[in-house]
Amino acid sequence: MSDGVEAGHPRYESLRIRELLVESVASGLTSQHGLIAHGRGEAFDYLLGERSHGFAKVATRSAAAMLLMARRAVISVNGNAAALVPAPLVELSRSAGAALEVNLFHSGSERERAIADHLMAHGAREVLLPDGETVIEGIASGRRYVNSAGIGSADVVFVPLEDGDRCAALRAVGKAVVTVDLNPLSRTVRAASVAIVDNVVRALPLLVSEVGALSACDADELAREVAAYDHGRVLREAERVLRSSVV
Ligand code: PTJ
Repeated sequence: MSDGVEAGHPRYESLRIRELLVESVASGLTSQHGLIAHGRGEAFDYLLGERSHGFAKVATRSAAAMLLMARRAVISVNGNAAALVPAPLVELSRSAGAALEVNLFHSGSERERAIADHLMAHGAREVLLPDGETVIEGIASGRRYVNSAGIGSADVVFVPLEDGDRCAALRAVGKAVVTVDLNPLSRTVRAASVAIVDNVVRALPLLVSEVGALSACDADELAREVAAYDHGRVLREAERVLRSSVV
């Protein structure tokens, strides 16, 4: 790492990821606000023990089934997700047959283009951008601008690391939403159809692997996986684990 921290440092992985985000701000992928969002995520991750819990794994399996069952699944990519997990996002897109679409809270065409190029450099064949005409009603931020062939017509939208209002707006227009968010109390997690309470850095590779494991299942088997998911239970368990670490 640039500051000389070596792999044996007890917080090496956490510091490595911080540096990745700092570099991604410098290269125009991630917004400065993304650093603050990351800090909040780090705090929750620390309290959750920096590991993937059972409640996250259960949600990951149902999320994989939901993506595979979708008529049109779309992966919504923001500046933090693009910096942290570009290759797994591209892999998920390929294995789940889901389109990649850039959708930003702090919108700007230069950053949209930089994120699309970054995903292409990691193997994506196509990355959708907002088309300037299609809007999801009920969203106050730049996130309301979408692509009509992507989020605009999707039945399932995967929104890793999200801000609050969009999830509810997507649900309100009849879309299923799968999210990854370390804060089990966030509005996004509450409003989601399926919530993976985990770090995107761990959750994305697990999700790719679950999609692979379920890819041979027929529609009935996938439907059973989705039906087995109990959102209230997952949230209660995540909150219980979180609160048990706060003394
Ligand atoms: O690139 P943009 O413009 O679309 O902006 C992206 C951010 C993330 C800055 C924007 O969406 C934002 O401001 O998000 P919030 O409202 O800060 O919410 C981010 C959520 O993600 C919080 O609940 C954090 O706890 C959570 N989070 C942060 N880092 C991670 C995370 N969840 C999973 N994995 C992480 N690594």
